[in-house]
Amino acid sequence: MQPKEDFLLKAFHLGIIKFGTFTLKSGIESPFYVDLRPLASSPELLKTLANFLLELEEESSYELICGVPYAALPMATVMSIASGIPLIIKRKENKGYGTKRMLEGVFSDGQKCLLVEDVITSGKSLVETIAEVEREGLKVQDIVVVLDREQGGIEKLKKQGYHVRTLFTINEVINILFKYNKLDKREVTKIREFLNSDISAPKIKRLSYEEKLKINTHETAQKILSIATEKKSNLICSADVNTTKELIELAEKVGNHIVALKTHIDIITDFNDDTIKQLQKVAQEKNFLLFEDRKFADIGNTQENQYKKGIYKISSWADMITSHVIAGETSLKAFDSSGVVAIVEMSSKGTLTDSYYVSKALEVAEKSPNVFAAVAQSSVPKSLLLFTPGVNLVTEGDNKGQQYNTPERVFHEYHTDFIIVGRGIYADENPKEQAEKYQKIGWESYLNSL
Ligand code: 5BU
Repeated sequence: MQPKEDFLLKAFHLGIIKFGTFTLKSGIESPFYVDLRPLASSPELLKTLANFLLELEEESSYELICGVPYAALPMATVMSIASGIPLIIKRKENKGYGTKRMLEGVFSDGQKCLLVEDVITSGKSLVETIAEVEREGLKVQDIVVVLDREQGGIEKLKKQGYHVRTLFTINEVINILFKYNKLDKREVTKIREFLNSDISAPKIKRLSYEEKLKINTHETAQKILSIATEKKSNLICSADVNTTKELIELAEKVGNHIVALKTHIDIITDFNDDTIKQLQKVAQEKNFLLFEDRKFADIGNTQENQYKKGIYKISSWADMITSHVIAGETSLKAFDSSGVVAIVEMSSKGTLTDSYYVSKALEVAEKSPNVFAAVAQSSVPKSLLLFTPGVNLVTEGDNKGQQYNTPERVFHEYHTDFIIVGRGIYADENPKEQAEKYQKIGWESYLNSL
């Protein structure tokens, strides 16, 4: 038996891989589940593993070792002890006080750091970790991974110029376990089928608007989904214009093609009660909702005032509003039962809405009964509808940080429900024609993503 096989069998007995039916974080049902954390319970296996990983990197030159938290932390520690190369510790999140650093330990700008990761799937979390480590001034060139689930992660990193070495691929693991009678043929076939289908297509099927109508029972969700199916549109036009006249003209031009008109009502220079009356008239005639992108971000009491009072009296006319969830769940009570679209992730370059923020924001959004949708640049749980701004057929952003995706991409990759398009429509010479075009592309992209 080869040393690698011996290691794998011992690790298997420790419980690092289980077979059966498991629902992963993403909602995918997987016939196996891998968790390398139990390895820390066997000093002997951890030492063997650390030596294997160091051997893989024999040719590389690096001055520091860093494990991606948490599973790879003990691995990196043992590698550091065995090699004499210093360890640095990466935090999962910034502790918010003191040095506010994401990396702990002694290092200097430009030093080369070897990253250690337990399992790589799509590569998304490694890409984030690399960015965080590089932001602290270190250079990442070499990455060593214990197990590659063969779902595109390695290719993604290689394309970006990183050297990635892996100890095992999932297929190798399956072969070894089969060879030593830890798996039978039927199980192997099932796993292979899963792995093959997983590479070619996303495992989770997105829900259609009809299906969402059955589960997203909030009144505003029901309204927008019904308009979508009636009009065959998932387009929200962002009307970022500065006068009542421009606003109403735009609403009239694009009205037939959209499910909602998104406003920043405070940028209208000549705003008055008539602005709203005219807007409501077009909205009723052309059957679309009014969506005020106010992005509330205060304590509940202030939000309530901003929502109901002042010159805009948003609560009196907006079918839905956007709100940050930064002030916590209770602050959202300010909006009664109205349609709240929670901002969980922003489209702009350098946004602070990293994966930790997004997961916490989604928790708040899901717990709040008046939140029926989220604004994000990635998939959200099916209890929420997903609105995605930063959509344009031209994918180059602007010079103030906006970043764009195409409609195809957001429907396919994020399972977006509604796209928000601003300048792609209103800044064009012919907004009606553009709205029609985005409506068509948006609808086709939605159908293709089903
Ligand atoms: P654009 O012209 O398509 O770039 O306009 C996008 C609109 O969406 C604009 O009104 C923004 O305020 C809004 N937006 C966004 O672009 N990105 C975000 O993350 C959020 C809102 Br939240």
